[in-house]
Amino acid sequence: MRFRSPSGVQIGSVVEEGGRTFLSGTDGVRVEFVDSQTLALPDPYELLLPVEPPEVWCSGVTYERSRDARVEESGSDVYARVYEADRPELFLKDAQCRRTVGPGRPIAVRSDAAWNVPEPEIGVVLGEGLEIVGYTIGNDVSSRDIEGANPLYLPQAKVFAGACALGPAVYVPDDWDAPLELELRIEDVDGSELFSGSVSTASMKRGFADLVSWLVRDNPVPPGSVLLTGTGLVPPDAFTLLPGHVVEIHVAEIGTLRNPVVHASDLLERSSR
Ligand code: DO4
Ligand code: MG
Repeated sequence: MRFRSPSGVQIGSVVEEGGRTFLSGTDGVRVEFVDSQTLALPDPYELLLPVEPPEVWCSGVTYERSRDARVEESGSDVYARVYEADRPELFLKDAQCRRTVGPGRPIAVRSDAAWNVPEPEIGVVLGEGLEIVGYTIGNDVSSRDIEGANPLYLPQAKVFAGACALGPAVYVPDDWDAPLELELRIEDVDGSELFSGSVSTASMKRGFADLVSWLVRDNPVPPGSVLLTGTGLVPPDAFTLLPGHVVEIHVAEIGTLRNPVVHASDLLERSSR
């Protein structure tokens, strides 16, 4: 994890001791988490992006639920075809973290979109040799009406200020093949629940290593980049994400990525990492 402490930005890891969970930082700082499930820190400590990926890539239509939602919204069979094809859908989501925020920071919806959703996804973190070195949580915030109008609008549906969140930690599993369960909860301004759901990576059509092998083929992806691996959770069609909502994505092994929603234009002036 990366975090801000009164003495500056530090790297830390999660340690358990006597039934309590601490963040242990590189300069010897030791802070007890407010909540060991979410990895929330007490003031004045602040969680930051767990890594600052030079590039964030996404794969899409890796779950049946995503395929069905895209086919319906667009009336196009390209999504059904890519779901079955050997070659996956891959697209560049961000570079230099210009559109990517960490835990607690605002994600955003576009002013020219009327149908927006969060997309909870496992992010694989790539090491020096572009091997998978850990897992984090990602939110591939998307505009379904823009994407549905024409598949060629995909970059506009996917790439804008506040379109991506990552965190709170990078998890290095003992068993790289063990499935992970993603839980999504969307709250209204007053904290009431608008949507919740869960999905397991066991129901993915493709494996993480296969997605990475396609991504790095003839492509100079910089080490430290993150590949989001697709969403298997799509809220009902009547739902749209709005400023004031809060999106929470929980994976037991990684913690909780919680972000409030604002207008994308509100983020353009600010540095939001
Ligand atoms: O082409 C649509 C994007 C699909 C996507 O981002 C996903 O399945 O997660
Ligand atoms: Mg996605």
